[in-house]
Amino acid sequence: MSASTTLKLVIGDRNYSSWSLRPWLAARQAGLPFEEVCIPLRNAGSKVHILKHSPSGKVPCLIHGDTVVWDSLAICEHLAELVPSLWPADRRARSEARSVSAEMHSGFTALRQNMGMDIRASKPFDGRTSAAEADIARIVAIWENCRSRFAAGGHFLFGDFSIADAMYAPVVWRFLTHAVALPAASQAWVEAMLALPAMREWQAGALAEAGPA
Ligand SMILES: N[C@@H](CCC(=O)N[C@@H](CS)C(=O)NCC(=O)O)C(=O)O
Repeated sequence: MSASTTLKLVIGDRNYSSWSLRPWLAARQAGLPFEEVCIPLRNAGSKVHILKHSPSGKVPCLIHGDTVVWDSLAICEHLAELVPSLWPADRRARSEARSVSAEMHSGFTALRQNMGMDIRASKPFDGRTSAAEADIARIVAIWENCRSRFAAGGHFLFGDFSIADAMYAPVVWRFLTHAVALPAASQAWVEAMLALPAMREWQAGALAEAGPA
């Protein structure tokens, strides 16, 4: 399957669907054109609608010609087969980028439960349970470690933008909503992420979902 075959990405609401943001951002940053199908998640018919595209009944889901790929990390891996620079070129950096991406994909339950992505909201210090604080501390440790060991003057976790940045992108919005203070290297990474036109585009979409005030 080549990159020129049409890609269709099925996503949920931009305001809430943290899983959707990850492959959406990876595809945008990779310069891969794709058609987008957005299914609002909180409607009575959402599940039926999602199941028309995604065998898991969840978004995101990628349709690439006759290939269907679901689950955010699997979709990111598929995109990296089309654009290998989505992972760092150096093998040691690539292994670490895969590790922190997998850790995000499988962990941080307290953060998800207590500090859900809600881009439009401002909830300073809300949801900061001790388990959520432990997740925050681990995320900050990951960011500081990646930036000090692998960034090599680049703006992102592994220097150039990679899937690791995409996997942590929703945390940028969660930390803004919940006013999480960060050490310098992590704050610089957050600012680099917020400066990406694709992140701005996603945020504008989230604001527009609210409809006119
Ligand atoms: N592990 C999955 C999680 C996907 C997921 O939970 N998606 C949510 C939206 S962010 C969903 O589809 N919820 C609708 C439902 O469960 O009915 C991934 O990485 O893509």
